[in-house]
Amino acid sequence: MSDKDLDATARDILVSNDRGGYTIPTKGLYPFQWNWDSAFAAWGFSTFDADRAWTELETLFSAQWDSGMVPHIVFHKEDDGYFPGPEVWGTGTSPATSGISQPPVAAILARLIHDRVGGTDRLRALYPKLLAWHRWWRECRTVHGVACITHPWESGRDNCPDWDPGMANVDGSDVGAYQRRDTGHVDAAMRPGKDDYDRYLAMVQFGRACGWDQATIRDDGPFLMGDPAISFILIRANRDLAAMAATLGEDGSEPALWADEMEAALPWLWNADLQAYAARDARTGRFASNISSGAALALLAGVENAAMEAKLAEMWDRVTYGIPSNDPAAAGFEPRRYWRGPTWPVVNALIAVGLADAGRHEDEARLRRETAALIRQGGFFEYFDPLDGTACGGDRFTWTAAIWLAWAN
Ligand code: 9YW
Repeated sequence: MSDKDLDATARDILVSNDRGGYTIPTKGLYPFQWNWDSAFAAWGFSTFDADRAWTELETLFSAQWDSGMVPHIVFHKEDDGYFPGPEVWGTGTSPATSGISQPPVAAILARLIHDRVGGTDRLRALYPKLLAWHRWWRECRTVHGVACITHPWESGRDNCPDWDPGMANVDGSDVGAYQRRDTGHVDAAMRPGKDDYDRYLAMVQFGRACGWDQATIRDDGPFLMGDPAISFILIRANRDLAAMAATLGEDGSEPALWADEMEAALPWLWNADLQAYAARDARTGRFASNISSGAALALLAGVENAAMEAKLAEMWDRVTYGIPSNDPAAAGFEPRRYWRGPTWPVVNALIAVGLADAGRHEDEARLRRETAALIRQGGFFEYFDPLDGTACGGDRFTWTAAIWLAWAN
């Protein structure tokens, strides 16, 4: 397929995954609106339909909770193709949503969309909502000064080895019987295991039992881990908010301060053994023992560290395509199992935004070339084997199509 044909296919994927104001990640496997997927979808739409790009973000924020949280899934319409659905989450919200959040990339992408297509009025209306969400991260998810997650799904990097220390302390033995749907859509060998799902459900059941009281979940829940990726994303997103504030004539000193404070707290995530930032259990202090793409997102935040750069360069050289979600030299590396090794075009795109800003144009071009090669060879799949480029997971995936249009081609 020529690049022109790929452009047309990518646009067709976005349009056909559109369910009326929001885009599903892919038909079958993920039939609702997912938080960070939508932000990437908006970026993709901005290459050919500016109005639709802003609408995507507006629909996502229409499900924002009064607390400021923007949930990780919005169940706009019923669909029994996904588990756990709204009846399992039991948040009681309208529209029905999950009870946790997802990486706050919306401000970063809203700014890039505004740079590309304008739409200052739409941005102005979104700004206070973005600010409220970031404040929620600060009040409900910041411990030891860094962004923490209360469920691996909140990280967007579900079964990454980053979460193994926290998962080890979650008891999933008593969750009762349930029927997964994901393994009916894609190869089970590429998905998280049953032990993972038992624990994921135990965390959902805890949240539900406390009425989704976010302070209780943070302070007493079964899982709380410092996430380098979300910390870096939030630092960047708060600086983007401050920049937007300047454009809009608002006072951006608050998000600017939040970014500085979180950057100052980053030493808590520094794993001296690894010589890299790493996920860390906020309750036990235990570090994850692997370098992941979460560390590489330091580049998005403009956080520089020569020792870690050297480690990241070694990790990148161990694969052929893109930044792997887990280091191939680590014991638990699995090149096709979701976040335990594969490379994800969306994460590569975020890293590339940071590389471009830092003037590292050769590295940025290499990452783009490698990501584009995966899509040219394998199509618009969810993620890819970083060693041989095998396309994995769901096909006709919204965020891969969006990344192709907005960045990779
Ligand atoms: C799940 C939709 C989502 C992404 C996440 C990814 C996966 C949901 O799919 O999580 O049920 O496992 O890990 O990042 O937003 O594409």
